[in-house]
Amino acid sequence: STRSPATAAPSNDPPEQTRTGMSKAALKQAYIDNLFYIQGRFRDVASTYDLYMAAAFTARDRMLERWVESAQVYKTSHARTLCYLSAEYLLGPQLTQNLVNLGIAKVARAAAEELSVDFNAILEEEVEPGLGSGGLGRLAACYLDSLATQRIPAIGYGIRYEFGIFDQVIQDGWQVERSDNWLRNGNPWELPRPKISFAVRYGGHTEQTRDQEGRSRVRWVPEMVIKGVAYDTPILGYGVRNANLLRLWKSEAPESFDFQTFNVGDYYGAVHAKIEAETISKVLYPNDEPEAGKELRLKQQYFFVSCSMQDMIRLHRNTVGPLETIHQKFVVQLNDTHPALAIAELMRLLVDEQAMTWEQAWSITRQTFCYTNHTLLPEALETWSLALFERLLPRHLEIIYAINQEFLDQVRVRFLGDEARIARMSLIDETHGRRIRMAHLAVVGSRAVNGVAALHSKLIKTTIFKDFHELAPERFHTVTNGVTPRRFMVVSNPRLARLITATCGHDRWIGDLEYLRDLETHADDPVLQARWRQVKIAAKRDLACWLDHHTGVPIDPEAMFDIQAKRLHEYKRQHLKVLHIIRLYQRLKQDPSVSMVPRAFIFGGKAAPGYVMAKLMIKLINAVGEVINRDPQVNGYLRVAFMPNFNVKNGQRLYPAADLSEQISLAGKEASGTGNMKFSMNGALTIGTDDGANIEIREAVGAENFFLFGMTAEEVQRKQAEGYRPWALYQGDAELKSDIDLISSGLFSHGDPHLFRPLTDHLIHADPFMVLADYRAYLECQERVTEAYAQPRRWDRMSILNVARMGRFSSDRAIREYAERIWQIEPVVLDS
Ligand code: GPV
Repeated sequence: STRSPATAAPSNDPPEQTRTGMSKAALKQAYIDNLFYIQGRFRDVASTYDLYMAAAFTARDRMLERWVESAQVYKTSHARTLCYLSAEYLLGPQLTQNLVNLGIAKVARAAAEELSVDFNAILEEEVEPGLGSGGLGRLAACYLDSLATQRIPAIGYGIRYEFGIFDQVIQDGWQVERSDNWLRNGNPWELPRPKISFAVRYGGHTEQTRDQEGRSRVRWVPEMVIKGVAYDTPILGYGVRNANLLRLWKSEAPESFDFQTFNVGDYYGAVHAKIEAETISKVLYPNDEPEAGKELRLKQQYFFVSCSMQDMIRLHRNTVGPLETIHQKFVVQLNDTHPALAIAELMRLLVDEQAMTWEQAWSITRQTFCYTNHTLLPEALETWSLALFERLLPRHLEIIYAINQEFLDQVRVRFLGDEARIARMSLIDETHGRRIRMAHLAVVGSRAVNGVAALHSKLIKTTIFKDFHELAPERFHTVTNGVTPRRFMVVSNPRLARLITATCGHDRWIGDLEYLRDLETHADDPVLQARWRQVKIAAKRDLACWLDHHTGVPIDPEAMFDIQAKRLHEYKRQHLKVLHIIRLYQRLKQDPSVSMVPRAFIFGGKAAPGYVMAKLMIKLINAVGEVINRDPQVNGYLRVAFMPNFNVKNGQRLYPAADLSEQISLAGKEASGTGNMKFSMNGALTIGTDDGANIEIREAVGAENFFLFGMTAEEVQRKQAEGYRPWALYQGDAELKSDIDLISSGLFSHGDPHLFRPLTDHLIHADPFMVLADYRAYLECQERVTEAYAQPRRWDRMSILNVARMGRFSSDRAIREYAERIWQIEPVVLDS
């Protein structure tokens, strides 16, 4: 076989005889070749793991060709480049995604099968990099896909966690966390870059010095130095030759540091320092809101931000040159406040290390950063105790003080003497024991701030950032989130993708989702509707089979699949869904002759390990399920299953199989939601509140094709201002009372009336997310769902129209909006 390197001409796929040919014959040859030269195996003894690795390397070789070509073109054209800074990237399995974007998904499968390789089995072998905990991390992954697809030169910067989000197993109905050792078998998609590494410093103190010209300067004398090493993953676009870079940093001990300690004889001290350094990128924090005051988390944030800013400066030096123009070459997008320290770090690098004046450095910094906010929940806004911050990052604290002083002076002049306003806007919160407000740092240091859905962007301007909006309204933007149709339609639902392509007569919709509109005229076509139903039921059969195997709950694929899958959170109101299930259960128990549309209630989602209430909700779901699933009087109509370990791979099993998508957060609390989009794109109808992107989804698909219920954000605010009394609601609604009482009766806890008391008491006496206030409206809306589902032709039409009108929710559209309105970055088209 040939092992010649890729040909010199980068613009065309090389001829068949090179190692990166795309024909079936070339792929077969490459497959055998990689099995031999990478895994050291021949076909007969290769394990499924070997076969997976060979397939991955076969894909990777073809990706590298586009990647190197993109890097060359980006470099020589001095292309303006986006740096996306995110503490999380929830990528999901890579193999199928990459084959789709290479355009060889079909032929690669055929090639493997001609070698008697069970392709589905090797896909099951793949371990996903779970380097994120929920919507925010998955959004970053969707944006990487769309940045490349929209031909925007971009680098994703983040942390190469050795352990990603924990694996969830369910034991006796409780969540149990297992560590996610995703790297144990190696990661074929990354390239280690040991030569791309930077020192990162912590602790110590600062000193005033003077440079040769006699100007006063600050020297930071750290207590600890570690290094960050780059691990690079290529990210392909779809239908284009562009491939971008995801660069994740791994922490290590610097060699020199080791020797220093070793030379004075402190061997154990040296080993300890090494372990301490390696700890920094060891594990992802599994919360989807910050855990108070975790020092390691702050170390992580500074670690990846420092490496990334140093790398950005290095790249600028290598390609363009004068540092004064760095804001013309790069835009930095902050994915929430987790990387907001980058603002202070860039200032430090420019002022302390590059000897730039403060004024010029601040002008450059202010023009470089943009910030996306992802939450309105006050408890989810990051702050750091000043004492901890000072101990870890003494120089950055000085920089933040200086930024703050300059900023507050401006505010003082604008709003003469309004000291209350100054206190509210300060980067330092003096009311909760002196804390640094990371969101304020992000806003003050950025030229653009955006929310992630229309409602959310409106609310940040009137609540958490009201004062900032009054000061500089022109800096506030909105970009509604989107999701990639490559992964969430083509990869995860190939049957539907084929049907859409056949119906539209083209597959242009994959690269431009607005083309789904071509389905609209067929929405009433009985032939399409029949096929549509077949596709759905096939996906439901697959999921039912998986669930039976993994949970032991048998589900009839003919039942309505009613799914809520997302992180467990009180504001997302999984308990509202449970109350609905209990109501149906009681209705059936009271009148066994009542006829009902059979429903399978399927939940999925992880709880933060320290979030007691969320974990209790998981237990409650499983406990209710246990009783219902065992009760022959009702289990012909109702089933409840909890899918363990909801991650990207398992999500891909859920979205295609859903009839009904549950998006029932309290209005004003879910910044956007993105699962809502994934379900709807796969033909599920949504029952949802007037919240986040639900509002825009409803507008897009048509109010008549969406089940809306509950209070609006305004009504929520009003009710809370008036004084919300859940107790009165509980007393005033006999059914509601009996549903809650059934939980506290012990029916679902083997007679133990105490188990769920924290949950039921909290609902009755506090109910901060107003479950009781929306209970009645939710039940009534569910009645309308049932009615519609009982009319298959009507339901199919609604389902088809949902898909046809979801074009706007492609992450391609979102990225185009960012590029045009916020980043001012042009696409770079590669030849051929
Ligand atoms: I802040 N989100 C998240 O997953 N983790 C976080 O730490 C924060 C926000 C989510 C929001 O809750 C979703 O509404 C939103 O769709 C998603 O971020 C992406 O914007």
